[in-house]
Amino acid sequence: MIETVATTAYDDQKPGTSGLRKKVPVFRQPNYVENFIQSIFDTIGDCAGKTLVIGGDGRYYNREVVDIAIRMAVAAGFGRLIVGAGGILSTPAASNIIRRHGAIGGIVLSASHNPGGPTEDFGIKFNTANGGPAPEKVTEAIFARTQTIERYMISRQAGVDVDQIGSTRLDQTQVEIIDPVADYAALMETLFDFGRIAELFGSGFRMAFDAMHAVTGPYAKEILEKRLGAPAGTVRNFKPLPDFGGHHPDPNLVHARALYEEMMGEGAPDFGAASDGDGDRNLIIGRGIFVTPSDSLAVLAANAHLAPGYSGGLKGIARSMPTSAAADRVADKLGIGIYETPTGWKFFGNLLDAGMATICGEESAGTGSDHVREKDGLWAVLLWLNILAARGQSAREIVEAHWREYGRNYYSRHDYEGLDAEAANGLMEALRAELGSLPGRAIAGLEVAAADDFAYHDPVDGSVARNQGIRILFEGGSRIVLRLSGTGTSGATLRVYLERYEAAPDRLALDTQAALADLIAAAEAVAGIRARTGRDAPTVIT
Ligand code: VG1
Ligand code: CO
Repeated sequence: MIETVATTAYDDQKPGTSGLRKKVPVFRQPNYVENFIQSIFDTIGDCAGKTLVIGGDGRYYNREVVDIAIRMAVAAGFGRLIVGAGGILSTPAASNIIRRHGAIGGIVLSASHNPGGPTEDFGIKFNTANGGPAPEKVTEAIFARTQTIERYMISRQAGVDVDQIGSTRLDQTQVEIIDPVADYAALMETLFDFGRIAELFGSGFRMAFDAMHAVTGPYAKEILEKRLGAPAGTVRNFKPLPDFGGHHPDPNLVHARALYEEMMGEGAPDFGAASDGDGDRNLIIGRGIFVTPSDSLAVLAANAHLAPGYSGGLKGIARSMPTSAAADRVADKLGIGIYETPTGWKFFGNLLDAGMATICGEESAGTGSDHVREKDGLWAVLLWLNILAARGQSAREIVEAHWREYGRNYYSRHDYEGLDAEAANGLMEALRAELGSLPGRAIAGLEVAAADDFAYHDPVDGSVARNQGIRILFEGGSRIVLRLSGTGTSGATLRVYLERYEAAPDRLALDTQAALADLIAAAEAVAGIRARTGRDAPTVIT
């Protein structure tokens, strides 16, 4: 039985950097979830006979919303639903399934690296037929629809058991509950030399993978331990928990501290890695060396040809604007295109679809390729393993050799979380107003070469995205970028990105924060962070 339910619009359903993210109590308001999902379906238009993928990262409220999404998709007349068993699909696995099964799109439930629980975060993302996050024109259309919505449709028929793999017919819709891991693991086998990586593990190579009680656990267990033969125990915290064990599933030096300390300590394993809530990010730590995501992107791009899936070379590299320029040097050397996009994976989709870029990355620990249309945490870890196996060197040797060859882009991000939104907006507005007068001025001893508010002109569809972050470029190539996060759910988060390039062979092993000290001082001098936010130190330094 399909019921049409009258509803009234909410005014705050505007998707941010990566979908609609709010606290669980906000999603629990009457019809809040239903309004947003119906707005997605109304934006798709005629859903009759089409295929939709549904899954999420297993966080608190995932099951309830999977059930609502299935019922509403049945009411919308979809021909086929593909749902991860237990309501589980990592973001990259969902992207792969959408592509592989010719779906019109997918609903991916996640707030990624944000904490989970009854008063924590939840999120709904919509991915389009290419498997990627909906581009801005689609998210804007969904948002517009949420503003005028007056009804939604839902099936009140008995639902399906999402824990039971199999296929059930509900009205005209075939609902398939699938193994969330199988298609993804098969795809990884086509890209990487599993035989060689298995030999590496067979030779005593030790790895620590922290799944942070998030969605990657089942994927990492199957691939690393079962298929590649890594010893049992290689994958830790592998059981997805609704509250991620009370932690932030954010693979950085703050939230994955235990892994970091182990990797820096005596008797560390050869290689350490972690991934985030929805499995699209990665943290890479070699024995005795943290690899910044920007460096990781550059190293992966420079060595990708060692993996079978990339042996033909790369078409181009794309990186988000705040990501360091380390990858640009690799692209120059390879003689391939380099593209600089705003923050958020949705901006890579056109470049990947057009065959202009093969590998993409963000400083926030997202790396991926044209195998799907999302960043992919485990993919990055497997490419690293393939490179380690092929080169027969440690992560540290590989990174240090990379710096010797290309120079080093010292890089750090300072986050100020939970700021008063007005104060944060005021800071950005004041900076924006000053941009024109900055070039030629000296700030904390550094001369400004150029300053702007980044605007992206998509080379494929000509769309323009403005106000994507303030850049202050100094003489000599150093820079500061400031932007506000678009994924937070309370107050505002200011992100300050700092970068300096060094090529002198005796200056490649400096302490990162020390190497960036004058830029840190310049950021404070130009933005007045302390005075405007009342904070005298960042919340998180990565
Ligand atoms: C952050 C990161 C960005 C990433 C986004 C979604 O966005 O900076 O690089 O694409 O999260 O990643 P923001 O607007 O908070 O800076 V995930 O893993 O949360 O889907
Ligand atoms: Co994520």
